[in-house]
Amino acid sequence: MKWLLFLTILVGFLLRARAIESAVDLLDQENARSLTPLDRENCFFDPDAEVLLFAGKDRLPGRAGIDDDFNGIVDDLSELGAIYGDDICLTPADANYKSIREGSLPWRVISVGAWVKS
Ligand SMILES: [Ca+2]
Ligand SMILES: [Ca+2]
Repeated sequence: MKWLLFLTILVGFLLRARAIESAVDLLDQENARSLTPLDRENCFFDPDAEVLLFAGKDRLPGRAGIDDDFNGIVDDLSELGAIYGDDICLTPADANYKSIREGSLPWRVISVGAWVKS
């Protein structure tokens, strides 16, 4: 019976590893972030760096066309970061941080402190 327990644990481990790998792949595709690990030798932690939350692929706060926060206004700024939405966080280390910040898509600062390039 030990072999059955071992086999069950092994199959469970392999399935979980595959699920985690798939989730990471999905996040990287949706966020359009670099797969390259942070180069810690050429970066430093800036306690004043602003972390942005922006509208995501649908270009609208929260979920497009839905009043996510039930305030009677569809897709208003207060919906940024709504659950099940596609809004994402960006730090200065993200390639599109500056263009999003200077562009017309809805965004707001949600925290400060992030890794930035030297
Ligand atoms: Ca959105
Ligand atoms: Ca709303």
